[in-house]
Amino acid sequence: MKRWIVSLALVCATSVGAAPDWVRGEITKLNAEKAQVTLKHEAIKSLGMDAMTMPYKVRNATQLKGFKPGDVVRFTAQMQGDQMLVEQLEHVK
Ligand SMILES: [Cu+2]
Repeated sequence: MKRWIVSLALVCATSVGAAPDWVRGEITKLNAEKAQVTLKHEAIKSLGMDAMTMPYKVRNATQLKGFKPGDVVRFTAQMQGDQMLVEQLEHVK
């Protein structure tokens, strides 16, 4: 019983409580009209995702202002329905 409670607490911490990981990547494509950005990214442990290149939706197209293909960035992402949504996107020096 005690063990069951501990594992339940862990699941809750990873799905709700924990801040999302910042992931490094590079923009390979950008479509502001569709609010979509394609990112070549490193592995995302919290989402169980390997390093890959894939398209993401952003919550708001204005988040893509000032970005272009080739930019090195860091971002946070989470599952929204059946697709990945980029929450935050920043340039990396
Ligand atoms: Cu991916």
